[in-house]
Amino acid sequence: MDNCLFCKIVRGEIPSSKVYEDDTVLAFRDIEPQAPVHVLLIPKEHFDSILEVDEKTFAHMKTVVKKLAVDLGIAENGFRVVINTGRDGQQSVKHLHFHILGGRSMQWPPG
Ligand code: DGP
Repeated sequence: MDNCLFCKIVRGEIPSSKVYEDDTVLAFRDIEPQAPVHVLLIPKEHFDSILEVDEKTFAHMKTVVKKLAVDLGIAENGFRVVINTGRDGQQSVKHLHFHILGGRSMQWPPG
């Protein structure tokens, strides 16, 4: 996807603060962090949203969430995973991404 922001990050055309990478996924710090730890986990292949991603890639992302939570030191106290989807979900970047948020207690529902 030529004009997709996160595809550009995958290709290295836009710099990012990378925290994890493998053949399937990339994780990097959100540019507008909403918590002390705020990492975006994306598949390298372009999927518009959770509605399009295949089960194998999604399952791998779940495995990487656990690894990141441990490595980032937020597994013990807990964290939040957010997948904004579509217009009402206020998804601004149309490339599937998990927000992984932790490092403080977060109220629910969010403001
Ligand atoms: P969402 O609203 O769920 O589509 O979240 C998109 C997130 O992407 C938002 O929290 C800000 C983040 N973001 C937007 N542009 C960039 C960028 O160029 N670099 C990084 N690291 N994050 C970005």
